[in-house]
Amino acid sequence: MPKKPVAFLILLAVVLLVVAISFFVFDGSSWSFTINGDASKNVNSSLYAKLENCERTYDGVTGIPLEFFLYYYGVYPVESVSYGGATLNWSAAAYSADKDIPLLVGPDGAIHYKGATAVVKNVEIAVSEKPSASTLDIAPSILYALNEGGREGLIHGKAGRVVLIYIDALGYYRYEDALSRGLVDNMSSLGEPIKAVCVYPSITQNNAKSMATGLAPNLSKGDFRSYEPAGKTIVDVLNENGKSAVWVDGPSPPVNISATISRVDSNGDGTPDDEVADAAIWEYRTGANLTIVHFKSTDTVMHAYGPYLEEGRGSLKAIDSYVGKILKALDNGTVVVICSDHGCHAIENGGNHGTLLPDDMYIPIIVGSV
Ligand SMILES: [Ca+2]
Ligand SMILES: [Zn+2]
Repeated sequence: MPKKPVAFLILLAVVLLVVAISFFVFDGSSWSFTINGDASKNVNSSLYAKLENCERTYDGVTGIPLEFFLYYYGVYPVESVSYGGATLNWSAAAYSADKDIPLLVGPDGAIHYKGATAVVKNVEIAVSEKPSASTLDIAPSILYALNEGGREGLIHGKAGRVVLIYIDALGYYRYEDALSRGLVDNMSSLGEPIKAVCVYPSITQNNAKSMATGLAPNLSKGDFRSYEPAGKTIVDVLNENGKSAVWVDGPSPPVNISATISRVDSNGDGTPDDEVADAAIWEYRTGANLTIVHFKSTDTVMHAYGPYLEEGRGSLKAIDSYVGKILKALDNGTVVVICSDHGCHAIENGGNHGTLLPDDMYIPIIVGSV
């Protein structure tokens, strides 16, 4: 008689163990794959949960673009992505994409791209060189130059006044192309460009906030398109410390900053950038220690025509003439920094940005003085 309850208990224990093991194996929470065979670069369900706010839906499939995981682990700029025996040229994938490259990692760890699904243990990523300078160095470098803390990075030595000229969508390759055609004589008069990277996603708000604060985007929050900076901007810091700083922009600035001067296209020539240049010169003359000026038309035209057609190049030449006008108005010893928020790449009908491609991630930073 005592044997039966024991046998029953053993059977029950075995059943519970099998149920527990099958939960562990089959409930999907145990998936993982590596990047470039590196066990420390593991994409799994807990990392997925951490980056959940980066989810997108393309063609009815919801997942997190693979690029978020690559950026998280510092594997970029991306040249190609290989998995399941096939290699995807990233530039070609971006050329045919509307927005992000729609290569998604699903919540079950499967990789989805253009209707095909693959379950893999590893993805191989070919990357190009990653420069050490980035848009995150701009804010601390300016504070350092103006003797308000920060750290020595891009600007060596101190200055009483700094002008930061932010030219939208001026990728490193786009700048080199314009330079070789003699379109950017005023910008290039300041010196050689430093090859730098921007932050991902390579979009305007995300990088404008990083430039203004020196703070990296928070991948868990996922609010890359919000206008609210994650911390104090250099403009706030300087104004609080008794120095004057302004951000001069068109009608829709990419970041919320208290001391913003906004201009519209009042002369009707199709762009507010000439009015913005004049306003920046006015602010400088009235004594701003830091004048930040943002030119947007280089981005607008690039989206419509792509970076390497006559229109895209022409928009850079126009901005270069405004840069020349600003440089002429500055006192000797003023430090000038030219930078951008992101680069750009050609797509079927124009241009875009936002990916981890070198074309989108590389920007020039030019530091000089008049
Ligand atoms: Ca105008
Ligand atoms: Zn844009």
